[in-house]
Amino acid sequence: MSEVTSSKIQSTRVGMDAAAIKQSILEHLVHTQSRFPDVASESDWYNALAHAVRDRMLERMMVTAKTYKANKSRTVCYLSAEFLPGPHLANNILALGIWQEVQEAVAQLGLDFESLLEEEVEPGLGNGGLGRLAACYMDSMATLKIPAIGYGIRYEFGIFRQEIEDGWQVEKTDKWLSYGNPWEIPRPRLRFNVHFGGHTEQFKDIDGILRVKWIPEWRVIGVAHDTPVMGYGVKNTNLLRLWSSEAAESFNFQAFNTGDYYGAVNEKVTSENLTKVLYPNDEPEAGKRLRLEQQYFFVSCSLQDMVRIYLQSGDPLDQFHHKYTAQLNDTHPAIAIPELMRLLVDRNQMDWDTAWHVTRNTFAYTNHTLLPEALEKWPLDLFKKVLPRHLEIIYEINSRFLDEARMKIHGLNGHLEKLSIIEEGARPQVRMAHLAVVGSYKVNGVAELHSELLRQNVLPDFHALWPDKITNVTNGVTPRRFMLLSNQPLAHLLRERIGCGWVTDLDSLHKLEALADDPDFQQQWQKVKRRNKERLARHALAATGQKIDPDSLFDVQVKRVHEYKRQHLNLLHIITLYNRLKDNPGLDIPPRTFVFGGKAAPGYFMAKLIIKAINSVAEVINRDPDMDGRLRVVFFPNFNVKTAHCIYPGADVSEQISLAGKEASGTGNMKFALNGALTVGTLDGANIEIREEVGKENFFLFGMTEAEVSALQQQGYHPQDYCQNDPELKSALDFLASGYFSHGDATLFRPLVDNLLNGDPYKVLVDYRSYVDCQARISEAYRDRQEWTRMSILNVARMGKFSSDRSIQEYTNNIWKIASVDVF
Ligand code: CRA
Repeated sequence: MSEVTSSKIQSTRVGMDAAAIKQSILEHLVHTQSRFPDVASESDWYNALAHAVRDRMLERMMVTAKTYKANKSRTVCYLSAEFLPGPHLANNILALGIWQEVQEAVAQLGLDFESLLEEEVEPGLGNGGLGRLAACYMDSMATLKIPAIGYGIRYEFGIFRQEIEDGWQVEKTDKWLSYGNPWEIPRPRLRFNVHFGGHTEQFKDIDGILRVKWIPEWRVIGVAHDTPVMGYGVKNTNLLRLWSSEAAESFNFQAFNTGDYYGAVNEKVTSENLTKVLYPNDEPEAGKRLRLEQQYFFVSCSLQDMVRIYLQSGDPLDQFHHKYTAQLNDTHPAIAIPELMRLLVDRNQMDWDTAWHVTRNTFAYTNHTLLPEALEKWPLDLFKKVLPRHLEIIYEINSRFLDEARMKIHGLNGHLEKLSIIEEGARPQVRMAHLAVVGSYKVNGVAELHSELLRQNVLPDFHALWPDKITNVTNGVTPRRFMLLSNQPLAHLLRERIGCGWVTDLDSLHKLEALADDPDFQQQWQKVKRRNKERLARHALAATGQKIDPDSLFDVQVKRVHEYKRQHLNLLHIITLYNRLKDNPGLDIPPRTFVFGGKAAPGYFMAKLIIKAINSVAEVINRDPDMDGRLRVVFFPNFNVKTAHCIYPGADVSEQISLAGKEASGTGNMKFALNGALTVGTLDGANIEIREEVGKENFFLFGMTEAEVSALQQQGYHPQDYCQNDPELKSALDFLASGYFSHGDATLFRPLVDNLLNGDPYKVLVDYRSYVDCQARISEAYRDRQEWTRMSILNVARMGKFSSDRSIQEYTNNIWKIASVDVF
């Protein structure tokens, strides 16, 4: 045992005052970056500052781990193939409570704080909502002092960077690690083998018990990289542990010796490819063998790590589920269920029933989507090639489960097929959602409507079998990043008027209600919005070259581009306004700026065409002198967490216009409303709950309900009828098809228009009239600036429910049954 105890190594280098911080920055500039101040680049200074901040986090992280270990704390393992944390620097400075001090230190060094923050390249290790939700939950778990580890994949390339060329999306590789990553601590000694392929053999162990041995064909190594996640205003600092793949051996020596140099290197290349790139969603799943390998890879490393930590306690493995609960963030990590079974049964000789009891009490599963094409299924033949032993385990789980179901639902054999984890057919498949439901103690949807539809439509047979299993936890967002950090003008105003309690107790925003009618406060509120709109305008100018006017109404839709989210409905409204203004130049409506942002999956033709259409319409409108001071359209490229910081606070109107029943929850809807935008939305996902909270008079509702959508679907939907019966709609569609927006090319947008006229899977044409009329009410409402401001204040005042702290509290109380742990 070393003489040096942790209390003795408390560093003197990590003072929290400006002078100490300045000193650290200089030391890191020289000793980490190897640069003298007079030749240091902005990036060198950024790295030096990041390291200075990191120094102040690491001790907290170690003390936290030590405390949790000493307490044998029950721990949440949040298993997620995606994490989208956003830039770390500013958030960490806030969490440490040294914002002023850092600003001072930086100013003394003659540096510009804002441009240092700009230097950071964010880790884009997620597609959108799901990955960002995981990051918000990591923030809330630390803030609520819940022992938690986030487990995921350290993709070398995150979600592609989007550029717009000639109006089209172009994907560029996201080389986020090129200049290093000061926030991660590599743990080269924390490594696990992960096996793939091969076959299985049965054998009898020394007790004569029949066991199975997996003889895999190849192996890769997973290496841990830790990123500290600090709670706000507390010492608790949890871990985000991401796995990166390494070749088991740099060279296949046999191949090398026989002169096959490239063959030998190939193995290394293949292994290291495993964590090379994040898959964009909305791509056809077929043949994505690498994706299955990624999923298994990170899950296997994570479970091996959990078992390793667990065994340090000396407790027997049959109590594993008391120490851990593992949350499956969608089905991407659902392979964890057979993997834990394998570790317990094959590796630790546990009997099946005990292992199943442990497994079934370890996992809980969150479903994030109802879209059939997004429910993961793996063809059996592929699965067998990659994970033969896991497939056997899944068969065994399935057959025991179907026996259990048969006992409960007498004689209903038809039901069994619907329940089965294996889908029969020409190419049989493993249904990952069924596996996740069977192997979990709780299943949850992410908004009330979504959870209800899960129970009624997607998993009705499971719901009949286990009526208490499917529950709801409505999503939430962290007010630290999406208000305190990204909307500082508002945070200042709030601090003056209602204090800072809302940062960790969002319900206390209620105090604003009393100020909603106060003309003085309203004026200050407007000033804040104005500043945020100016900032958005500056960024838009820099990113697009387009000037937009902060005096106009900013109407914003930022999110992944997908037909179900209906960016094209928004576009049809814009064309309609354009037509109206052209026909009637005297028309008195408030000037509007439409802002779009979002990525389309690289292989999703229709989504990419929608982006092109937005840009083409923008080009015509922005060039038309008649539209000057009346209508502007901009597409903000590369929407990500960083750009989101300046977009949400600058919005007057938030577009949440998905077809009812399609958006599981949405979280952008929450970020907008929390920053004082008014929502135009359908009764979909969390919109419903937002409207309930903010009051229906403060929400612009339009469109069909989910029940109406289903009824229409049943009865037969004929989009052309809607087009024929609505001259404005017809002319908007004709216009788009005509070539007017595409330099006379009448073929370019034909597929988009044809898609709407001959099928319209997301019923854009049905909701068009109600949407356009609703937009007219918005224009009217915007004229009365006092009333608008009042509505905006009330929206913010009533958004308390949508803090991710509330979501985590619900997971904690209703699902995980886990207690907070103080760290001193
Ligand atoms: N695409 C849903 O579509 C939801 C987030 C987070 C999504 C959103 O409505 O807000 O999850 N679903 O719960 C998903 O990723 C695999 O499914 C999303 O981000």
